[in-house]
Amino acid sequence: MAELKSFEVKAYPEMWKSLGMNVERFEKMRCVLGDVYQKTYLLQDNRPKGMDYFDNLIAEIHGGRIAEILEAKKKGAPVVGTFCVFVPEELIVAAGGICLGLCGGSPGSIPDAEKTLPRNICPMVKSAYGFKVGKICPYFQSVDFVYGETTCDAKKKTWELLDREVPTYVMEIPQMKRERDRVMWLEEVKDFKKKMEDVTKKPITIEALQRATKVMNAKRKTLQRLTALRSHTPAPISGKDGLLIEQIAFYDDPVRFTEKLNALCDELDARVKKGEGVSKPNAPRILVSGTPMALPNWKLHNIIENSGAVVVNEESCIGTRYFKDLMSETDGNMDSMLANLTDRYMKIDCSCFTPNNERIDQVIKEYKDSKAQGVIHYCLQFCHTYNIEAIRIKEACEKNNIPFLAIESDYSAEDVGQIQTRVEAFLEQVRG
Ligand code: BJ8
Repeated sequence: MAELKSFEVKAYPEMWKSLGMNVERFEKMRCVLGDVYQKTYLLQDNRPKGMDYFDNLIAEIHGGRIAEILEAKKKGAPVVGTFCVFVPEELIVAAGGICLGLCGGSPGSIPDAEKTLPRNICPMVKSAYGFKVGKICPYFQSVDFVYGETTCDAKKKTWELLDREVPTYVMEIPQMKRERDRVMWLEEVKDFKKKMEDVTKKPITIEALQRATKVMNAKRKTLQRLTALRSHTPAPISGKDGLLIEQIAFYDDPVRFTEKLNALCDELDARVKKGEGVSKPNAPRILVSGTPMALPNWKLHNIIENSGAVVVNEESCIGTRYFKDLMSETDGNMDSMLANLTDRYMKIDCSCFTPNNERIDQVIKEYKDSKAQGVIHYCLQFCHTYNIEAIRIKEACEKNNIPFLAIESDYSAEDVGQIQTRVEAFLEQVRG
């Protein structure tokens, strides 16, 4: 095990105060995050040097990046908070704005939410709502507005309450993929473009949308490159680090992120050529599929990798569902570009769709591409669509002789021991 390096998430109390935060509460959360990060990440052996950049982003998560965002805001950049990969980031970037995928992966904000929300709903929704009502997230305090969506019941009803705290607009997401659903969704995409234009008081030009498309495609291609590198044995990077990078993709500057991730991929490429990795060559290779793991939810990956396996892919929105599809860069007029944008986003295979056969096929495809040896399906408690869809994923795995395990959990530490036991038994089955 690597020697424990000192690590601290930096404090910016003056900046937090200026954002109207509950500084005292937040200070405690900052210390907890630093401690958890240090133990989860910095004890890993043989981490690539390129992870220094991402470590530093976590150290500066509540300061450096926030300062950049506030600076851009001063210059007129709209800052939009989102909770779903369906909200077209290209239009935010084309409007000169900043898209922030807001966090909802911490147990620390749940008690704040449970003062209002029912306890028996998804922890991600509660965690996110708690961050806002508890005034304990500098990102939430920095956004001009939130763009929510109607993917699931917990989210769409929470937006009504969230709107009392921060302007919250809602995009209707179809639940089927028929032509009439696509037509409806194209209208929603147009409304979103208009919203961004109303905010900036400037039209989004074709050139700006083309530039934004290139930025987003470049970022997605680099994330695809990372995924491809993880398919090698031994894995050149841990699953925990892979997940961290996918989480950071939602709040870092997209151009800088792409450049730094490409540099890391060059390093991983060299490792692959030398046959070097972070895990033993015989470590079981696991694909994790299911609901997103928002920052700082590292619970399952930590359990799997502490049990001697390596996670080689996340079939999730904080994972391949975010970056597997590119948008066509073919020049055209605004109408055809918006149609292309709609088509790109309609490929997202979220379990809110019915039927959702594409996802079942995608899990098997990613299992093969990543050279995994087992699938662990991860479902956040009370997420009915993913929970029920796990039945079809299990059937597909059985048909293809793929070892399968379903885990349903929340953010508490209470079930860690029980999950650990189940994961260890599953890894024995994978080892054969
Ligand atoms: S496109 S997966 S990011 S909705 S919040 S549905 S876990 S009960 S996150 Fe998602 Fe968009 Fe789909 Fe992806 Fe379930 Fe919880 Fe709802 Fe959730």
